[in-house]
Amino acid sequence: MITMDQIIREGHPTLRKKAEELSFPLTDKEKETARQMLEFLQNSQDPELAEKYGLRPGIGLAANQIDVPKRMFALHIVDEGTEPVSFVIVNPKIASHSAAKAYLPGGEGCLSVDREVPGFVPRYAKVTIKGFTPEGEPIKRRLKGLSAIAFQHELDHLNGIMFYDHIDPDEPFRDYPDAEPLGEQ
Ligand code: K3U
Ligand code: NI
Repeated sequence: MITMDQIIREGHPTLRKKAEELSFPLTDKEKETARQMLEFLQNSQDPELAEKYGLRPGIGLAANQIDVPKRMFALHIVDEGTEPVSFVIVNPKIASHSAAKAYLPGGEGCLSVDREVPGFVPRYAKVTIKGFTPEGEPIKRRLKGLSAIAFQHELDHLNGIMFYDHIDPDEPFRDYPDAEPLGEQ
């Protein structure tokens, strides 16, 4: 199982490189990595397992955060009062997005960043996403709310972008006229 010591932290060069597309069929090793990434998120959200193994709760994990520079990530968001989102997506893309943006009023965090970085991170409020399951089946879904924000956070990881790259350094909590705080739309 994946634990926090396998998650690389800011400053590691892999986090700043663009991850490579995967080809199908995935190898058994790639499929096992995909399975373990989703398992990590489930474990991290289980208070007993999180305590036992010292896991920080996470709703997303990109393969390059465990130093596997390939284009896949896991999302596990099951208790937000919206449709559950729990999958690994391979070669993910945003097919289309809303004009409107949204941000988390408390800012974002990252399992690869062991510090608080305050500030708003404006992202598309709604996205239509495309990609493949690890078995090669196509995925197409519409996401909104926290799931849409988490998808964009993870896709950024695959492109070497950290959440704080989006924060205005001069005015971290500035107003974005085209963006609403999540939960207040
Ligand atoms: O946002 C987090 C959360 C955890 C439990 C319940 C509700 C929210 C934890 S931070 C997180 O999951 C990162 C994971 C990372 F860094 F490895 F990618 C992803 C994230 C998604 C959306 C907003 C901020 C961070
Ligand atoms: Ni992150």
